[in-house]
Amino acid sequence: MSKQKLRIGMVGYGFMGRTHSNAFLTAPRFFDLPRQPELTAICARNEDRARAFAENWGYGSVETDWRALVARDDIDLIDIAAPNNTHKEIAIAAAEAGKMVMCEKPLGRNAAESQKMVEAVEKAGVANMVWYNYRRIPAVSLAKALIDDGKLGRIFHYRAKFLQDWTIAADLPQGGEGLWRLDKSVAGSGVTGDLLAHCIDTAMWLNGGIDTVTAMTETFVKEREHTLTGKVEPVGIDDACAFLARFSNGSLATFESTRYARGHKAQYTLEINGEHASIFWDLHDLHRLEYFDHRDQGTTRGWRSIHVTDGDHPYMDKWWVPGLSIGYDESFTHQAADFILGLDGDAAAPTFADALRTDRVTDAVLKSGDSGQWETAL
Ligand code: SOE
Repeated sequence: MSKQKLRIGMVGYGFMGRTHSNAFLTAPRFFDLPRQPELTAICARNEDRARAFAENWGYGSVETDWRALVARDDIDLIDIAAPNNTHKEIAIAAAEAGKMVMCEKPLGRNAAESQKMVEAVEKAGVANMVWYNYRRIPAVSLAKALIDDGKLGRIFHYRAKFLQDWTIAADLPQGGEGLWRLDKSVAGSGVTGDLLAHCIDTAMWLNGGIDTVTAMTETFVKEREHTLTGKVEPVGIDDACAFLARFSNGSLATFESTRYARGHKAQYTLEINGEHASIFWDLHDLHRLEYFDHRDQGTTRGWRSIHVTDGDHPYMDKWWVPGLSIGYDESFTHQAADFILGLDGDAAAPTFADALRTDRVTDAVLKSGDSGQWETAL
């Protein structure tokens, strides 16, 4: 018997539209899913480009207005891969139309927007998820398994950073395609909502809730030409942010992110120090989990570099043979697969409600950057 379809309406054909489309195409080839994803429609304002995208990825049809997409009765799931200022309106309309909703991170431009989105999906009772993909890199998933298994014991420290260097040029404009991340009205914030949101999502998944934060933020280039108006306008986003945090479990954290770290394109690292053991992970070497266990025998005790490619490592039995790598794109594939698997049982995380908690932390970080005070994140 053929499987029931999961008919997807994708909004947005940029970088994330590509990662999500690839994930839905790949997931059923490697995972045994209860429903068969179908790329039913792509929606974007530029019809010619949407048609070219549809042809490349195999979408069955094209819409140029997301309202028309949401109104279609041959769509089960709306996936939002458009800029952050579109998330709230589309997600709420999709939920009200009874569609499942997946949304690229961050959920809203701030927690107030996200709160409304959570209320909408919960009222409609529709499945929902936010694409915080890094949780599903096998080495990061292994870190979660080790922590949940108690291998680290009591956790004292959490340390994360996410570094890039693509906005250093002062003549880089803000706004418009590819550069909307520099426009506060579209993005909501700078590195805090774009990059630290990933670090916070992973951190709270691995180590529980964050209670309080104190931050410093900076905008190094204060004015940039706006692509859409042609005028030089103030820059409202945070170019860099560093903050301290206290977790509910008593551990302390430092987080840092910038788009001004010359030489770093996307360096996301995290380190956790527990009573018995420590772990370290680096996106640039994403298959490795560095692990130190103080309980190891003294003379051979040291950092082990676990190549997370064996059949008993998270997700890896679904891929090639032990020792062979997968990459960044497969973290999205895992997420698509888990979402579909969760439709028949426990909903896969992070749900909108989980992502709202991340947005509460980013709001508190930005507030602290302005106030210079410790702020509560709950
Ligand atoms: C920004 O450059 C960006 O593309 C983020 O928006 C993504 O979420 C991150 O994973 C990589 O960097």
